[in-house]
Amino acid sequence: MSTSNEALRTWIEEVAQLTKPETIHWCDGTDEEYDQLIQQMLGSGDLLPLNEDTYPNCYLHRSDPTDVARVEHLTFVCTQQQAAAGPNNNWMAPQAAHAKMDELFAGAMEGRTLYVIPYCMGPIDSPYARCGVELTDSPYVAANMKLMTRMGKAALARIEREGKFVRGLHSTGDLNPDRRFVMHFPEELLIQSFGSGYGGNALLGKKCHALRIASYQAQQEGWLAEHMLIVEVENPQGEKHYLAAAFPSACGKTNLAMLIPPQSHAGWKVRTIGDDIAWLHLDDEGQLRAINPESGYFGVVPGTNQKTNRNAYDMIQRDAIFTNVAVTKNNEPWWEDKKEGQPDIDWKGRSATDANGPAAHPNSRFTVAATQNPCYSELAEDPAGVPISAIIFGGRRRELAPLVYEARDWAHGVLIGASVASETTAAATGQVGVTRRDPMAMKPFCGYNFADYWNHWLSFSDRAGRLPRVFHVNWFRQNQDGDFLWPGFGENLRVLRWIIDRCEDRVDARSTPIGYLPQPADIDTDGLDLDGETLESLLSVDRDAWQAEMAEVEAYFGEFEDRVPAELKAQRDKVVAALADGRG
Ligand code: GTP
Ligand code: SPV
Ligand code: MN
Repeated sequence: MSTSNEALRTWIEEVAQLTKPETIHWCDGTDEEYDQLIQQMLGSGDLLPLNEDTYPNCYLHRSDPTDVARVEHLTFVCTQQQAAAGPNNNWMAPQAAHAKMDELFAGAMEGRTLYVIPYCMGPIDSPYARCGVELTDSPYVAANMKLMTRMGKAALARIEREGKFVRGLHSTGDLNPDRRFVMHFPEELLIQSFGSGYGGNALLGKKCHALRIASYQAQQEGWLAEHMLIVEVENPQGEKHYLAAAFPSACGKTNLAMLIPPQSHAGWKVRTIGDDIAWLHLDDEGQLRAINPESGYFGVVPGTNQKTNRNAYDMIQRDAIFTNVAVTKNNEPWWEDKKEGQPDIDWKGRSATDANGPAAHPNSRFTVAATQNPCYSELAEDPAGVPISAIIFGGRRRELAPLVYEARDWAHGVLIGASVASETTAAATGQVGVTRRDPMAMKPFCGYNFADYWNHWLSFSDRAGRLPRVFHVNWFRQNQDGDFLWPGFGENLRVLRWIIDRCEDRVDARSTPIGYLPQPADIDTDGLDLDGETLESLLSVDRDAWQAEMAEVEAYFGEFEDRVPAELKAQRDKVVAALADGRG
């Protein structure tokens, strides 16, 4: 295979001259090619077979133990002006970054195969979709890209038709954490990643392209690239709503996107459009529409069981790649809270009985094609995307944030999004459980200055017809003993119902200083083991705590100095004033 696109040809030649691969393989995206990649990795030990009877075509990849998560401290946005990247990003001057990366990539693929991976983010015929090409020396990346993106011939044909694509160069290098960098050059539509084989650092179509580079393009072109799930909720009367929700990494997007209605909610149907990334565009009528740029899931394994997420549990019983899980004596994959079997060998390949700590890595992941999801929506293939009724922000907050509340209007919604904070998780290297600001769940993923990004969000009120309503949820409130106050998972549908009823103006709300909260009676708790007092506390606003919170938000905005939009500050001042005089 080759290409008629000269820019692509020249770039591949330059990369080959620099990295010196033994051979070049053009990925065509066929199932046969996927099988060959798997066989080759079984031969090299990159993959281990799992129980072929109970987990057909499932494989285990054990990564280097130092390479198990995104590395935010080694991720850079390299714009000409540092201010363009903003205090929310690590920055390096493009020239310096290029020099550093050229040195790392020199000869890096000697004796290895260079895979050329043309991919399309979004339905191949969608005007909202965008293409890229990843060059990598990792067959694991090639196989994962086949599951996660529309990869191969059709994508290449679109690239040749359009001429424009994002370039991504990746090598696993020697996995030395001191020689590991994930560099973005938004002005060149270029990504260079060295020294990691882990998902977000190596599958360049995902966070690097579909969020960091795409968010930069989206600002210039008037759309949004967001860390959001997209879910369809249909009530027993057949009324459908599409919701987009932004929660930080490992805070429940995959779970909400494939929610199974509880028994108390017979007749309700939930279908997944996407579980991690949404691209949002205004259509000709001024309606916000969303596509999922991905075609597969790279999901958190621990915690997945028949009760919490039956759909995910079922879809990873076949044709899946597991990364860093444990295995049982039967050679089945095992993880914490699987509620089935016992671990024999831990994620590092040691006896599980000797290990202290979890047997599966807390950030162990599955990769599967989206079509394996029992509640996959065909609308994920619709080039026009789906119309969004509500945008939901959320985070992992032991305290403070109520179960659900609604913004007064779009601009207040932007403040709520910009103020999101959440406890850190194992999805990124570093301390877990530390509360940090994670605006719109995009702290690790916004490819430009957050102040400009908030401004861009605000600009939609002038350009849209009817904008979605904006909400904030928190499934993670805990009591003194560390137990969750809200049952979560399937029961979250009860909160989605209130959100949809608000969108349809079918239910009143209580006005508070932070926004509209449900009357406790309007959250259906039938059949739940949840007393009135707990529900009250889930739906309360602690004025002192919120005053402290808003002071923190002010300090955070201060990092962005004069660039913070005046409208955002005005929205914050309104909440502060309402808290001060107890007004609703
Ligand atoms: P990324 O793929 O990292 O972007 O994460 P995600 O937002 O898709 O998170 P995911 O749905 O995989 O959930 C991460 C963890 O949160 C899992 O261990 C889940 O079991 C847990 N979780 C998800 N939803 C809920 C919930 O409603 N309540 C509680 N208590 N835990 C939840
Ligand atoms: C996340 O960390 O938000 C993920 C996994 O979805 S990764 O692909 O590594 O970014
Ligand atoms: Mn994510």
